[in-house]
Amino acid sequence: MIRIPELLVEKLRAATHVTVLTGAGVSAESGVPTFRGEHGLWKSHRPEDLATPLAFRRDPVLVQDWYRHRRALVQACAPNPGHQALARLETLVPHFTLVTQNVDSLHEQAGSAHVLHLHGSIAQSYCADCGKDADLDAGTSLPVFCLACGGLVRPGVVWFGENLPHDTLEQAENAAAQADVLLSIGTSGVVYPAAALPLIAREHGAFVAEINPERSAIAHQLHLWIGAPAGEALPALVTHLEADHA
Ligand code: BV8
Repeated sequence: MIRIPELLVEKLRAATHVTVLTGAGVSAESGVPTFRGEHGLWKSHRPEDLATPLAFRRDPVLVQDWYRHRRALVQACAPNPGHQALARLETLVPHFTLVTQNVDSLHEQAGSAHVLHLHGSIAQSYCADCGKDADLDAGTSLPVFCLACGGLVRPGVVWFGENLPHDTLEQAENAAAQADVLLSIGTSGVVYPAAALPLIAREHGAFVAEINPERSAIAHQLHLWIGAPAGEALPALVTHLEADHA
């Protein structure tokens, strides 16, 4: 089992509020491709060509097809030990907030009770014109149109250039500011405002650690980097804390 620095275990033992920020790396061991790794989703297409309102208007078939493909991928995946460890961690600390950039529901499937989705959910879809719920997976021919108004159906995710859900972001920023410990797990730390959350926590006096096989773009601004996969580091970390409660 991987060795977790005693400093982090001590900080978590003493913490009243723990906030966790996750990115695509937490779902990688479930088989969900990340965005920027060597096998990443952005390898074959630039984000600007797929994850912006302009891209959608320019080529709705490409974008709808890409999200239908990703939805099928995500639906076939199950939570991994990293997701499960986070659900256990939630029961071990007085106040726990889980914030994710991920658009899958693997945290919920693993038992995490209250997940803040900064970038929406790939399982949801709605009409880009009238806003009504609409099924992106309806039928076989693309583009898929809204049955109510004939508008184009889009995924329920936040694209580049779009605002994050206001209340969700506000809750996440508050949880970062109030945290005694913030864990930034499986994110490259390049997308804002999500990547600012660990920095907000640090500025408010929290101990901030990163769990990622590679150092992220914000690693140099954090207190500790654990160079390991989430599916190994998180179970080891939680096992230490559960021993306290044994
Ligand atoms: C906003 C869609 C206000 C959903 C995504 C110019 C114009 C407009 C905006 C901007 C601009 N310039 C900058 C901005 C801000 C922009 C931004 O940050 N751009 C960056 C790229 C420069 N942000 C926005 O636009 C946001 N909105 O700011 O609104 C506004 C409004 C108008 C004008 C200006 C501002 C919206 C951001 C959301 C964008 N949507 N995707 C979808 O299709 O999924 S972003 C995409 O990246 C995903 O959503 C993902 O959540 C996000 C972050 O990626 P990561 O999760 O970090 O994944 P990544 O692959 O990068 O890294 C994985 C990591 O895991 C790696 O480090 C790897 O080492 C690690 N790993 C791998 N295996 C493991 C592991 N770790 C642990 N264990 C393992 N086993």
